[in-house]
This record gives sequence, C-alpha cells and structure tokens, in this order.
Amino acid sequence: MHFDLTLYLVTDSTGLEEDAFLDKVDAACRGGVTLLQLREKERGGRDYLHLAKRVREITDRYHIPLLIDDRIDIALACGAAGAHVGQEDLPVDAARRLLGPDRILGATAKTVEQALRAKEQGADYLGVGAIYPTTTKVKTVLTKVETLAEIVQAAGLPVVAIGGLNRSNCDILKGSGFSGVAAVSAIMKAYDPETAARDLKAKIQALRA
Ligand code: TZP
Ligand code: MG
Repeated sequence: MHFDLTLYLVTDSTGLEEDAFLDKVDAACRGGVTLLQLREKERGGRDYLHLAKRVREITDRYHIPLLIDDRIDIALACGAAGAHVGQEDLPVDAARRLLGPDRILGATAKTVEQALRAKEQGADYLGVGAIYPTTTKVKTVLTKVETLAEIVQAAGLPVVAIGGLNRSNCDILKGSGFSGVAAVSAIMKAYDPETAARDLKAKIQALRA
C-alpha cells in the first residue's frame, strides 16, 4: 500500500476527552498530516477498537493511512492500513504474517543491525529515535542522527525520525536521508494543531529538498 512518511502524526489521547482528542486529530489532518499512528498504551481492547474506528472515520475522509501502534489485532479489527511494532512488541516477521503482504508495517530500529533484521523480516519503513529527549511516555534511548543516516544507507528503506522533534529543532536531520518526521507533542500539544502540522510539514519539505 502506498504511504508518505513526510509528516507522521503519532497520537496521544492522554488527558483528553474523546471528542477533544478527535477534534485535534481532525485539525492535524486538515493541516496536512500524511500518515497517522494511533498509539494508546492504557486502553483495553474494546475501548481501543472503539477509538480506532472513530479515528479511522477521520483519516478515511482525508485519505490518510491509519496505522495502529503495537496491536495487530486492533489494526485488523478496525481495518487499518497497517501497524507499527517496537523492539519489545511482536517481532516484525510475526506481525507481517498476521497483517499479510499488503498492509503497511513499520518497525522501530535504533541500530543498523535492528534495521537490517526488520527489513529482512518484512518491514516497509523504519522509525528511528529518539533523536531528542521526549516528554511523551515511552521507553526509549537517544539515537544519533549519524546512526539514522547509517540506517538509511544500510537498510534502503524509508526512515522516519522521531523523538522531541519540532519545527525549531529538526534542521539537525538535513542531509541524513530521512523521509519524514514523526511527532506527538509538536502537534498534539499545540494550541492550533492544524497550523502546527502545516508549518512542520513545510519545514520538513524544505529540509528534504
Ligand atoms: N518513540 C521514540 S520517541 C517517541 C516514540 C513513540 C515519542 C515521541 O513523542 P514526541 O512528543 O514527539 O517527542
Ligand atoms: Mg510499541
């Protein structure tokens, strides 16, 4: 399935009422998000599926592929475009078997070795980071931009950078071969997610040019 990593919104609904969360997602999509990952760490399956279906109504309207973090079952149940797995989630080959050949599968890679393994096992893109310290709840370590560049070269898969990235600090990615930026806070915590998305996207496009 075709996908564009340019501006990859990873959501976080923590502390938000459902409708307020969905309004933010909608605004961000309007601002030009190209790929969206629903990432929920606290919800049980039923609640997660309910939210995934509601988010999918939005992403479908904007023709943005929806991926589900970690939970392949939720991805399949809501008819998502794909899923993303981290180093502690299902291994990429198992996720690929469950998703089938046509859905999008992303994998987190913090080293060249992890990147090559993810590619061999069927990942379509790699998420690399955290590039900067993050305030989003996640178990991660910092990854240098030099490592990101090595991963781009070695794996030959599109790479999205993640972790503390925003419009003011993403210049660091210039020349690394990155395909796009994945962000939570820069969009979800913005007062105006539509403008935040639009501005960040313009910045990424300029950096990649
Ligand atoms: N993986 C590595 S850093 C991160 C994830 C999910 C969180 C990124 O969030 P933010 O708010 O854009 O730093
Ligand atoms: Mg995960």
